[in-house]
Amino acid sequence: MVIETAPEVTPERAAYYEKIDKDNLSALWNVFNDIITAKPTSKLVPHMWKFSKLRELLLESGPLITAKEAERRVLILENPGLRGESKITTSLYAGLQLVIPGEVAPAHRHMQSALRFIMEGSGAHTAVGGERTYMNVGDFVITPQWTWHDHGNHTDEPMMWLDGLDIPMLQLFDCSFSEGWSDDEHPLTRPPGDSLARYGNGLVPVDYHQKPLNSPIFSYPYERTRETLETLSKAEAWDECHGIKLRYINPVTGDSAMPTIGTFMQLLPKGFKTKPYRSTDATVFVPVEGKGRTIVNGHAFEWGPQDIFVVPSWAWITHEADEESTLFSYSDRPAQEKLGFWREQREGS
Ligand code: 1HN
Repeated sequence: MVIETAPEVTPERAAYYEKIDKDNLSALWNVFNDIITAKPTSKLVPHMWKFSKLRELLLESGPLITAKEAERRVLILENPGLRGESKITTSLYAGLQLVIPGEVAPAHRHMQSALRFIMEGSGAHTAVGGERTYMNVGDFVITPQWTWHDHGNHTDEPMMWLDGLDIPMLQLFDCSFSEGWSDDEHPLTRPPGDSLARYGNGLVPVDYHQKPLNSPIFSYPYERTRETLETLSKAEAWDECHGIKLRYINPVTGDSAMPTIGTFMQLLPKGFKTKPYRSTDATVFVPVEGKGRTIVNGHAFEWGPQDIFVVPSWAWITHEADEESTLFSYSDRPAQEKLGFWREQREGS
């Protein structure tokens, strides 16, 4: 039997609770149904940030503080149900970062892993573990845990990207470490494009036997991802809940590109309406191309390119594409899968 409401508080019981409280104890039977819920019940709420507004507010911070003074010039996307916690979901962080022409965001490293999803600009770089990657809109770039990284913009346009980090997971396990490098930029040890050439073409160096937790590829250019979706769309094998949805992988192991964060790109053809679907991984979506809406528990979010919206765990969603659309998304799915937590449901199943 599952207790549905806490047992009645008699005067004897109240006295007992007061007594045990002094010894830092409490009675499980008073909180059981709050902590062992029948289904996910976080304070997370569905929400959308329109890019036009985010962009305007982020650009306003440019003259206000340098990237160097700020360490990183970022606006945190706080879930309205979790204000003040620096979280977009209960397990993930999201922020929009600006690097203006001529700036360097100084080198540091930390145990938190980061993904960058490029929103605006072309040709600024991030350096990860001694290799520079030049960034373009729609590219997905990884900064694995404990790798030295800095960003620089030698173009004449501001560069903006979405940062997705596993910060709340490290808070949960209390295992955060970080340190700064002595200079703004960490020394470069390999030419740009080295990791993509080495590991991203269906080849690996012959004596490479590592099974890295993070993908050895730092950058997944949008051009390649888009081309893959385009080719697959010709087979017209549309999934009724996802359209065509691909996950970014570590090519050496076939696992997700990052151990804690799963990243995905999907294509919805013009006029496509998905069937209701839900899963336990609260998900952040970023449309790249197209226009449409996503209905989350009955509430419609009208989106266009670079808008950002978040869907809570176990909320029913459907997507409707008015134009051919591509949607990037990220969630904690690989972490949940490794721990045996992850569930999904298609309507009617
Ligand atoms: C970080 O290192 C970056 O390197 C961005 O760009 C956002 C948020 C919290 C902690 C570290 C970056 C971050 C961050």
